[in-house]
Amino acid sequence: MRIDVITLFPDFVRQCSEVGVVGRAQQRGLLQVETWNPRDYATDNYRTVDGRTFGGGPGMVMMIEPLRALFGALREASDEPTHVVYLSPQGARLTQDRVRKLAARPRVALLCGRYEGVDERLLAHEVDEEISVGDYVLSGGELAAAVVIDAVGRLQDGALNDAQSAQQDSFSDGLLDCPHYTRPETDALGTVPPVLLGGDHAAIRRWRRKQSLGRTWLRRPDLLAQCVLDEESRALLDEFRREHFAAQHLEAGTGPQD
Ligand code: 4FV
Repeated sequence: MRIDVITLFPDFVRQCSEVGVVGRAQQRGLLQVETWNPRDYATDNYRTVDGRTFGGGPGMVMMIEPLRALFGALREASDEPTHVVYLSPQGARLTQDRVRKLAARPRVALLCGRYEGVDERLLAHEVDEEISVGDYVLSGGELAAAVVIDAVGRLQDGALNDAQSAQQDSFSDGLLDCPHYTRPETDALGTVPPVLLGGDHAAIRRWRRKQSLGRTWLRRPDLLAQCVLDEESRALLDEFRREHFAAQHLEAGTGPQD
């Protein structure tokens, strides 16, 4: 997969894409991250890329011209069709489902805004999809682009050592992930749940499913509402809820009947 990032801060984006799983995916030729700087396509001596916002008010806006020339060159650079994503708070929320769809594409371009954003006419002409990483305002789209590059990069076949782990990710089945433990088995902070030490893989799978269901019910009921649970999952969730309320009663020193 190839990701072209349009940014006024190419070094920052490159550094984010050369570490960890994403860096290794690039070394393995599974992912290619290229950067394009609008300033390289500015035609005046000051290499201007922004202008005052029409209608008055604070802040500057990224101009059409350098970006139009840049997109011309970018589309020439490869015969693969390019899916252009603009990162902005006005976009659809980034989800694992959207990440999976992007990761299946041969080529994606990520347009990083700065200042108040980009001239709307350029967006209307060049952008296929607008994505937000969250309901807050960043000073630029680069951090959002780094999030997309990481989430998409690690889903490239062969990027993760134990291929299995992508399947066991949070949200891989719409649920939050279960708790994880490693050595030591006992610590002042507590002991590892015995089921995880027993080697009974069916029991371990059930425990992990139960924890994922329970955590999702407690922390993200909105996600649970989107899930279709099979019979076993409904039974495991009921079990979790019963134990949760029993523990609450115990804590409150009140009996279940109260
Ligand atoms: C953002 C977000 C974001 C808005 C103006 C860049 C900034 C500045 N991008 N998800 N939230 N972008 O805040 O993606 O140009």
